Amino acid sequence: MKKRWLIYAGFSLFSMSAQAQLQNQGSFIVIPGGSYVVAQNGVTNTDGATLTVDGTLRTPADLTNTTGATLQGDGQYHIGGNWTNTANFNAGASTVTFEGAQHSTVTSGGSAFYLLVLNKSVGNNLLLADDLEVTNQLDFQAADNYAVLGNNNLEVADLSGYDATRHVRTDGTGSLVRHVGATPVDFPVGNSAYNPATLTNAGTPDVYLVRVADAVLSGGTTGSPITADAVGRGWFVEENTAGGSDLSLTLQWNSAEEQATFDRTQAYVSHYLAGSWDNQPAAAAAGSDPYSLIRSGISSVGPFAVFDGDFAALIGISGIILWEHDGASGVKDATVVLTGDDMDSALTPLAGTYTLTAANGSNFTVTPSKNINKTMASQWPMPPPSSST
Ligand SMILES: [Ca+2]
Repeated sequence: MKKRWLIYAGFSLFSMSAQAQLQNQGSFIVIPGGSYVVAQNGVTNTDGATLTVDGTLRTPADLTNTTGATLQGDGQYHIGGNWTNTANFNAGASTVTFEGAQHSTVTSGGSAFYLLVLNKSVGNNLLLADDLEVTNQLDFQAADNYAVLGNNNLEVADLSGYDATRHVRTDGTGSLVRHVGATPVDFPVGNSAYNPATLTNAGTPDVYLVRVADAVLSGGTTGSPITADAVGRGWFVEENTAGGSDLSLTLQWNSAEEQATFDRTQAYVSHYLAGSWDNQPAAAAAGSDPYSLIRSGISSVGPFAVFDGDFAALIGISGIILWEHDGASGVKDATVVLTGDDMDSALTPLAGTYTLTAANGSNFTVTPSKNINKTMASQWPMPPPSSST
């Protein structure tokens, strides 16, 4: 049978352990430095209560801080379940360690952590339910522990302990967020594998967002997966303040992610820019599985990928064919042919529009044609004079 501590008057707790839930409803509780409290069935701090943790608060279950309550102090939290804050968490210089044999979902409620430690048993992760900020450090202490972002951003001042089996998983649209200046900054990200990036910024220091996806797409953020002459990964870099970047970007991959005919001795980091993946001089990748390549002098952000020298990015060529007599109406059923290094053709709809595809850097000519009787067209009756005033 569960016991509950229902606290109605402010006092300090010293070194207590019980099969109980610590429930603080609208009161003041202090766990002083040097003392500890173990709440086997979870911690709830509610109704404007204040819970000050300067010692150690441990629960294998959930911690919930809600309805105007305040959770504060410079102590140690050990949490096995979920962390849900919808009120005020003042992290101070505290350490929050997530441990135990289950996933922990964290709802930060917009309150930053100071030192966040991930020390769960194998295969258990920290799942973000909203954007999360860590103002001191995120420390990975156990193998097969991941911080899983979903569509939420994780901003950290620093990280430690990360490697191929403990890092930040960018499985949605959420990114790892870090400040980058002249010193190299690691973004230990992956999805189904470990594909970290490293950024150095010789330009204006800024906050950068990085995520990796398990495919590289023909249109950068859209299109179909590229399955030849490429590493099957897409890295996405964003910045807080547009402009001022002078980046060096290192991307890391494993042999298992190399697509058909990819030649790692002749490869380069490509940037999706102005509607196409750009070309760069090819060079041999560094390392021996994992491999890496660096590109410097990057002045803008966006999608990045790794290709080899045989890769030919495609560009889209679009246009519209208009009737000569009014310069506004589209020409239907015109044939538009692309010739040269590539071949393509299109037949225009009523609007006169067309789209063709060619390899980036290729030489081509676009020729529209349609059989019309211009003599007949010029004999059409003229419209009556306008009577508008
Ligand atoms: Ca910037």
